[in-house]
Amino acid sequence: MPDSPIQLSDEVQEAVAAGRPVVALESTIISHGLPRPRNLELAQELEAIVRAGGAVPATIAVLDGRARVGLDKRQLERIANEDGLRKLGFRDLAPAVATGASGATTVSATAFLAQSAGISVFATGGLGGVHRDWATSQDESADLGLLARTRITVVCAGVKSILDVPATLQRLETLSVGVIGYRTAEFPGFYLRGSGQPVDWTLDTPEQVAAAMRAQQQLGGLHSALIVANPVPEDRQLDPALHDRVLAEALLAAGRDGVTGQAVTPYLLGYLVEHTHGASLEANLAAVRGNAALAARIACCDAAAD
Ligand code: PSU
Ligand code: MN
Repeated sequence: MPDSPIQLSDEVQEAVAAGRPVVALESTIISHGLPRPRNLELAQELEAIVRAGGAVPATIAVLDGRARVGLDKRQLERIANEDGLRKLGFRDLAPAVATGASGATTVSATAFLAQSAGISVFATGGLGGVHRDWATSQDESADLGLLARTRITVVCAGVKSILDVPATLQRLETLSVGVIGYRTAEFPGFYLRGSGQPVDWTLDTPEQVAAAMRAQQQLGGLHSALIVANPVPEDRQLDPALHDRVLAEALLAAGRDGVTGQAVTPYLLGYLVEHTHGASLEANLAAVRGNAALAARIACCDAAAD
């Protein structure tokens, strides 16, 4: 459909039409979540990991008012290096398309666009969630509400520990979004293997996850996401003692410096990178790589079952 605001690359279009495995990848992590030049390296590496796993990567972003599902080399470079690129949640898509804007898509916008394109598996780093100051700020990521209405399987390493993790899990329960621990009974702690919070369901193989996706489809009815929470490999996690100490310092520093609103997350993440001397960045990258690899395996099992 040449006039559609959603444009699939030829490769993604052909793979979806043929029922071959495809993995959607978000772009906000590239544009806003990681420092240059590691961000472009990671974006390219994630696509290579998905390909090595036998699936077609579909990085998603909005460029010049078109939602792109599957980016070429140039487009991926724009996401990594263009100044002033916006961060687009689901609610931003219509105005971005209407005004010809460009921006990276968050989990909420990426999940929606992936589902629209006929893709059923999506890999990311961490989901947005409920912020620690929710009682006063009401700051809860739109990711959660969108995942409650979108049938897609999202492979993530949990949510960043700068958020209120128990409140985020509670919210997912209220919203009836399925949460599955991949080879773990504990919700992952993003930089750490565990967050200390239990999950109700554990699955151990990509085949089992694909079976759950199939059951969800057969049950029919309401659309909601399946979250596959995949911990960072043990030898790549951040040292837990260092994590706890630096996070506590970061939260105090943010309060002291009067950081609020949208600025809070970049401030805390930057503080962690600086004060762990880059170790939090390495754990972050390891978690995302593992998620891309697992997502490819799940997409292959899902495609083979159809
Ligand atoms: N978590 C990360 N890095 C990120 C994000 C989350 O570790 O870059 C991004 C994701 O794109 C997520 C978004 O969907 O932040 C959530 O933003 P908000 O809290 O403004 O909804
Ligand atoms: Mn927010």
